[in-house]
Order: sequence, then C-alpha cells, then structure tokens
Amino acid sequence: MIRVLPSTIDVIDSHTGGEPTRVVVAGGPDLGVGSLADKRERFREEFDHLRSAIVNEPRGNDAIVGALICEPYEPDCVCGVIFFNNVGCINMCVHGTIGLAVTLAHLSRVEPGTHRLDTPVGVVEFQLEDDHLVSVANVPSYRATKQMALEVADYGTLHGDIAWGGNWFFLCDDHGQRIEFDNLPRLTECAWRIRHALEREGITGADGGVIDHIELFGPYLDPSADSKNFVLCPGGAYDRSPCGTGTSAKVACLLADGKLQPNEVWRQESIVGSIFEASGSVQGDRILPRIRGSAFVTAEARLILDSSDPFCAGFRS
Ligand code: PYC
Repeated sequence: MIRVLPSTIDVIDSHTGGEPTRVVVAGGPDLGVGSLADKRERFREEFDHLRSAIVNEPRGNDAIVGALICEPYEPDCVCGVIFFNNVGCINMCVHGTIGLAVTLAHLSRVEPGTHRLDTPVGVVEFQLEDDHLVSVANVPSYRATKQMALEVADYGTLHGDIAWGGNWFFLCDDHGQRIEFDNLPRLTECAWRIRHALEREGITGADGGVIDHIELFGPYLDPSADSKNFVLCPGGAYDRSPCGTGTSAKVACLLADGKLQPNEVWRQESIVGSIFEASGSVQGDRILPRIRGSAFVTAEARLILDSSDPFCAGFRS
C-alpha cells in the first residue's frame, strides 16, 4: 500500500566531515510496532515516495543521507533510527549517527554522555563528548574474504577484501587511481566498474547482502592521517566523510592482517580531507569498532509537500 504524503516535514540538517545528514524531527510516518528492521521494511514498502521527497531533488541532492527518528524497540535506547539515501534504505550509517547525536544535542534531547541507539542492524552506542564531537561504538564488524581477484572492465584484474562494517564493502588498494579531489570522475567510474563486476559475478556479502559500497584507498595528504579513501555509496554519490561503516570494515581488515593492534588508533582521511579516528577491540571472530568524528548543524527547515507539485515526490537527475 502506498500512503498519502504528509503536507509538511520538519528536518534538521547537519554535516559530518562534509557529508550531509537530514534528520526528520516531525511529520514522519507512523511505522507501527516491531523491531527497527520491521519498521524499515514498512518504510521501504509503503513510504518510498516520502523517502525520495525528503532527500532527492528539488529539496535535496544525491549526497544527503536521511535519518528518520522512530520509537525504539530495544530497551534503554534514546531513540531508533532508519537511515536512507537517494535510492533506498541503508543498514547503518556512522556519519549519520554522529549527525543525529549532534542534532539531538541541538534539540536538548541528549546531554553529553553515552546513549544507546536502536538501528535495523542492532543497537549501537554513541558518546556525545561535546556539542560537536561524538564517538560511535559501531556494530560488530569482520572481514569475510581476503584479497579476492576481480576482472573489472577497462581496469583489468583488481584485488579487494570483502568486509562488513554495518554495510558490505569491497576494499581495494590496487586500483591505480589518484585518491585526490580533482580526480573524482575517474574514481567514481572505477568504483562503478568494480560494483558492476561484483554484480556480474554474483559476488555478495557472507549473508547474501549486496556489496553496495566500494572503498578505494591511497596515500594520505594530511600528515596526521594513516590513509586516504574514496567511498562510492549505493546511489552513485561519493561519501564526503571517511565513511564510518567503511572505516569499521577497514579496521576489521587491518586487525585481521595484524597491521593494527587492538585499540590502536587509525586515522582515516576522506576525499575532502576530513578525518575519522578509528580503533577496534577483538571479540571472538568479530571486532568492535569505535569511530570518532564531529558534526555541525547547518539548517532547521520545514519541507513543504504540495500534492499539486508535479515534482512533489522528488526526482533523481
Ligand atoms: O558513515 O557509515 C557511514 C556512511 C555510510 C554511507 C554514507 N556514510
């Protein structure tokens, strides 16, 4: 069933290391009862046009990640959240969690300290250190496959790890591209080719999930960093932040290879030069990642959804 769109939606926009988050604070849909995974399914099936109206043009753009605040299902959580982007819902989003934490602080809904957050892939914790600085104890992460060889059209045989950090990632070092801001078109093209090669070969994450994030690494520019990355998101936009779920996947690979020690800090630089500090502790065959970054509120706004507007439900260019 497709539901009628509300006439207004109140949002608060922020950015985390340059990557935007749009938190829906009022006017969002009633998704009924159940786990956050159940609510996400309902949002996906019945409110996809609302998702598009919130993040896509003409009110948004391809880079925005939406965050719908919901009633939590798990106990002692400050709230639940469903993250979504220009093409659908995503499992987990760390930059979005940092943006949400700073937004909740802006609304005086949370104080500095540690808070639990219910998500479709499990409970995560965030620690609000001050008005802007947040660290996130992300979902347990792991490497599923080490250095898989992949035939990529026009790029030859590339190699990459497949790892889970709250989303599925293909992490590649031998792509041969410059990881620099003025090289975005080439990076985007190369990452899309990798994504298509994975699809063509039927390669998925260990649970059958789509590997919908591609992460390319290269030398850092910021001398305080350990590495620089470019991350292609599912809808073709690149992540302006270092991508917290991608950095969790990276830390899982580094720990598995013995290149990073438990609790040692890894500083991941993004394509726009922002940095996340990351570390991981080991729990059985999983690592527990912690990602630290800062976010800033950029707008409080009321979106108007006029049903006579031919582009009311948004569009993608
Ligand atoms: O920070 O986890 C993240 C993320 C996922 C997609 C965009 N950002």
